[in-house]
Amino acid sequence: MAEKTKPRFEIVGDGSGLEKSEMYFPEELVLASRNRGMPLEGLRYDVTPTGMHYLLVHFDIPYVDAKKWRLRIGGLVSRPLAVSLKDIMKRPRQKLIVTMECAGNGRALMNPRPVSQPWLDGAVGTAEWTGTSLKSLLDKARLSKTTEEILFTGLDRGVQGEELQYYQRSVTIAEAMHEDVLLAYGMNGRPLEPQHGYPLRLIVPGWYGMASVKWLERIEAIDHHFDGYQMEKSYRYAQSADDPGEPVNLIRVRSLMVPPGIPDFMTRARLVQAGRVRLAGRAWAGRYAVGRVEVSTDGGVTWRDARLSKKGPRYAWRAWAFDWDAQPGRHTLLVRARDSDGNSQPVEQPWNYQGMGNNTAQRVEIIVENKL
Ligand SMILES: Nc1nc2c(c(=O)[nH]1)N[C@H]1C(S)=C(S)[C@@H](COP(=O)(O)O)O[C@H]1N2
Ligand SMILES: [Mo]
Repeated sequence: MAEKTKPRFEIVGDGSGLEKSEMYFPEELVLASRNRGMPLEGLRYDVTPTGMHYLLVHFDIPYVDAKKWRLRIGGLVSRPLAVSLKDIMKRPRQKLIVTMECAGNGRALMNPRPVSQPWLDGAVGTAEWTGTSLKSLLDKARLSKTTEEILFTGLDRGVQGEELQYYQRSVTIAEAMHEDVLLAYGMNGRPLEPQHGYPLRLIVPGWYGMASVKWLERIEAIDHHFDGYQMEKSYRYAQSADDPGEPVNLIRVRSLMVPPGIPDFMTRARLVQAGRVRLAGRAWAGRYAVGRVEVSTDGGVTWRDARLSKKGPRYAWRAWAFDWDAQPGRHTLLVRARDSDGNSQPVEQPWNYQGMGNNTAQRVEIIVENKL
């Protein structure tokens, strides 16, 4: 198994002869076509229509018969539970609008390029999740005082990094008891679609998407740190294959713009009519608030403040707008945000080995014409 599952390259553009944009491996194309990003036009909506929300599935989408399915809660609890979907849906209901982003968003824009799901910048979306609080079910199961973490196991199984595994992630007990952490069975007012975790998934607002385990099967209280593959090997800010690095956790501040004007089909070049152009987009900052959004229309030399919309739901992206007097010619637009904790998006690309948390300011090349 080990030989067959070894990737051909881990990074591209490192002097191995293949430069960043020259080619993609067929394996990456398979991943890219299974795991769609949100088309950036989707930034226009407060809540992303379900079919436009990004999607990330490590292994396969499991087929689940909800009538037979039970959520098992066990480990260090004095009352282990096996709960049906019907019973979970009878519990007190919570609705929460949450912007979720994949930690690998922007990976394919890095140079050298880490070889994995080749996200450009669309691995983000905002949904209204319906569910019940995780805390209330954990309370019902009665956690042991020695509980340190809560471990979540999905029904999906596969091989990653040559390790056979179910998709598993843990959070600390403090995080698990956070009032906004949900066991969600609804997305945008409908049952979860299979690819988004039917019948039940975790939603950890403010964290990068990997924490929100889909197709939940088992929840366990444990008295130690869970050191599975998706915790200790993947989702690390590391500088090399051997560097253990730091764990990836909360979503970093980021802003994106709705692509202005109209595209060229093949090159995706943006064509804009000269005159006043309303630039618009969204900004989000995980557990922080968005403090400020700035736009540059001269390739990053000068920056001006965009207008922010009214504050919305705590974990949801916020709209911004900026009026630009577009003159004929070629222009490079940039947008960057700052969060309420003082963190800003970098303009120069920082790099890490797995291509995680890339919140570099978006650059958009524009061709302005007198008549379109
Ligand atoms: N069981 C399971 N849960 C999972 C994943 C997975 O592959 N299996 N992918 C995670 C990752 S990396 C992300 S970014 C989000 C994506 O959620 P979405 O596909 O609903 O947008 O789900 C997370 N939960
Ligand atoms: Mo992800």
